[in-house]
Amino acid sequence: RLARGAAIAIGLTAVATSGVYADDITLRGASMFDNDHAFTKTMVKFAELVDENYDGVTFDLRLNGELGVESDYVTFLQQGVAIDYTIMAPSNMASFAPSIPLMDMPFLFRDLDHWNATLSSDVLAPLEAELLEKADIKIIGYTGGGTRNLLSSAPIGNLDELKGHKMRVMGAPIQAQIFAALTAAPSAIAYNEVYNAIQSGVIAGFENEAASIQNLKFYEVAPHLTLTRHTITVRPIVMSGKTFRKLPEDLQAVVLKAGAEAGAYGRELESREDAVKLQEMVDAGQVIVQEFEGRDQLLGMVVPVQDEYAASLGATELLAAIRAK
Ligand code: X1X
Repeated sequence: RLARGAAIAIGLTAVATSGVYADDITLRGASMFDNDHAFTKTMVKFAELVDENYDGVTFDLRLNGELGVESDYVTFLQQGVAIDYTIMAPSNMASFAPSIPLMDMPFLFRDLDHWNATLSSDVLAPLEAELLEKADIKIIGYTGGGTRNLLSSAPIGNLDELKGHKMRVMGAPIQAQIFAALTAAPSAIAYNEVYNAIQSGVIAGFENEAASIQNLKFYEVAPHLTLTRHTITVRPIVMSGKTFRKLPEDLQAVVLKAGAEAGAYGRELESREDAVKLQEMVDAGQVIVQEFEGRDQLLGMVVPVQDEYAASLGATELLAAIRAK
């Protein structure tokens, strides 16, 4: 174990005694889910790995959306308040770093092998650099591995049924652009408003991965799941740059190693559990699954949108490098 660094206060949870910060470092994390979700398990793993290698760090992980949703977390991290680390969809960080959603745009990865090859390389480094520079958010690892499909209150089985389909997408403009290119009617809605928005008929569905559909019981209002398999999730484990810089150097190294290892653990876990969770929901009669007829057509419809987005960011070569992985 490494020796504890100098006395330091991190986040809001550091305890002041007689005007001097207590010796312990507290890092506060946030999860939108309960203990069963792969994101929570990955953050617990991260804490364990840090703890095995460094004395004196306390982890304060808040679950079940107690601290809001990812669109809140991104502001907290950028400002260096309320939370120190979390797991976050790149498309929920677009307002601070417009290029970051390139790494989780729909139809980016051909399959799990392509996704794995991309995440085991350093091809995403330019996007990480922009996120740190513009949002002061540091990526310390990558988890994810869920496959996102459509979930809707009525069946959506082909392009005719997708036409004009009112669906929620994440906040990044590229998400709406891609689903609009598929002739749906997308709108950006906060994640914690999706359930009510479907229930009240404001939207007819959204898109998500099995782990989160099951954890937050979205099937109660949207039981029809269409296998569009449009995204394999990339979910950075992120830390506020303001927090990271305050850590002693030896702890920074431990955090980076633990982030990478927890990410690998989380990717294996969520990709392995994805089909299992889907089947559990089918067996429980919670979702009715169907294939999307003519799924192969969709790629051709979105590639020009992806190309235009990358060109607007000056990231044409980067997109080509990801596609070539
Ligand atoms: O769609 C969302 O906003 C969320 O969907 C899942 O719960 C996760 O992928 C999460 O990171 C977020 O993107």
